Amino acid sequence: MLVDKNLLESHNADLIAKHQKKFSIIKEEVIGVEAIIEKLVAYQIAIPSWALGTGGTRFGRFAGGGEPRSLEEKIEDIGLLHTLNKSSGAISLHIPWDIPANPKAIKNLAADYGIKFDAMNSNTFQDQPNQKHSYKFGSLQHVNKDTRQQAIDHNIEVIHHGIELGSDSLTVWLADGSSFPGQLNFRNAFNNTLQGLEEIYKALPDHWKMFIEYKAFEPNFYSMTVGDWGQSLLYATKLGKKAFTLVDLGHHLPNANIQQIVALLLNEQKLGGFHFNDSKYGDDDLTVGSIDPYKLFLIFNELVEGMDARGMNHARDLGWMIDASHNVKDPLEDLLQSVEAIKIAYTQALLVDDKALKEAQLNLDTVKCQEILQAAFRTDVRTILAEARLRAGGALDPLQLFRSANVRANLIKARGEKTIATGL
Ligand code: RM4
Ligand code: MN
Ligand code: MN
Repeated sequence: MLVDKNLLESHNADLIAKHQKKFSIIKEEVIGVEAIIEKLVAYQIAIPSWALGTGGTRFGRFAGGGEPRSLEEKIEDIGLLHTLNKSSGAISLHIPWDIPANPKAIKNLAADYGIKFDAMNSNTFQDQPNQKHSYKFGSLQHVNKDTRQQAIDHNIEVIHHGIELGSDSLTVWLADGSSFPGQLNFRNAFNNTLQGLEEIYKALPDHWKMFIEYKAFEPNFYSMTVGDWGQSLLYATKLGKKAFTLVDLGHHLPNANIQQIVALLLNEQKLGGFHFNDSKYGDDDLTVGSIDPYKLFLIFNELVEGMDARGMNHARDLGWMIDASHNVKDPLEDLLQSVEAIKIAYTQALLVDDKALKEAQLNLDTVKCQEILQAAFRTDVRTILAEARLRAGGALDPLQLFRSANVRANLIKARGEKTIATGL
């Protein structure tokens, strides 16, 4: 453990008086604050194993120092985040980047930190050393049957790794598509992909879910074979009740109304999970809430309304994950900020006066509808989050403690200046 208990306790002791003063005010103002705190304590956000180091861009990568060099060190880093914020109790692995040499030992290590194994991610967007068939022209869509079979086999292998670790979902993101008109027969690409997904689906244990992640562009720029939520929903519907659509916030064409997509997918019981990040232009993978926190709030407003309409459990019934990349920030600081932003938006959505909003909608009172939403969005809920963290045993101010405990400097001392964490 990188921040010891005494340090955490003295950090909280320093801040407690000021916190209590603020909380005593907000608890009078916010109706149902206790129920909100309970929901916040339960709500965990999975950290992707590849976001613990600097990702770089296609122009270069600037090593951050002290990055985790192994799966064990990745778990250690997430353990640290979870110690501080009590909200990062899960890890999402990428295979083959994170193949556990000894699954039992890895499972025990994660359990020591209170960390579960979230969705497993397969990788058919890169060629691995000694791989027989190249994915340069796609994987499940490929014109060559053997290449398709290799991609199917890889996904099934990922499921097996996940079973050993106690995960219960597989995320399939395909880079498949085409970069030039005429390169691909769209129908054949779709049908090949569907057939491949069917084979993978057959290998899923009964209690598992399969998430089909879509992306509008990149690495292919003319067509993507799972290019939008309509295509993902088509695959998921054809596959069956264990298959769902996964929404990555950065995977849409500019200005897409993601809140509406989310509402409709929930309505169809086909929303499986989320990859949170923020963006200004495309798949920028920036810190959650750093560019457009209002949009994030509007998405959460649909999530909360839609999940409540279906009687769903907010913490358990969807997969919640960050998918970000870091170029200029310390990855761990960035992740602390992202988790905080997600929980802020969630809390604000819980504050929406749903009854009044529905009434205003029926009365065609557009002005009132906006007032209701923005009243929730403009509430400063950070003290509620801090109280939830405190009750769960975390830090009142995780970022401040991360800095005052000199975590990064200690990591550099232990692991070195030039380490590489991701497989990208
Ligand atoms: C993709 C996509 C996937 C992630 C990879 C690394 O753009 O978002 O979810 O696994 O990047
Ligand atoms: Mn993603
Ligand atoms: Mn992405």
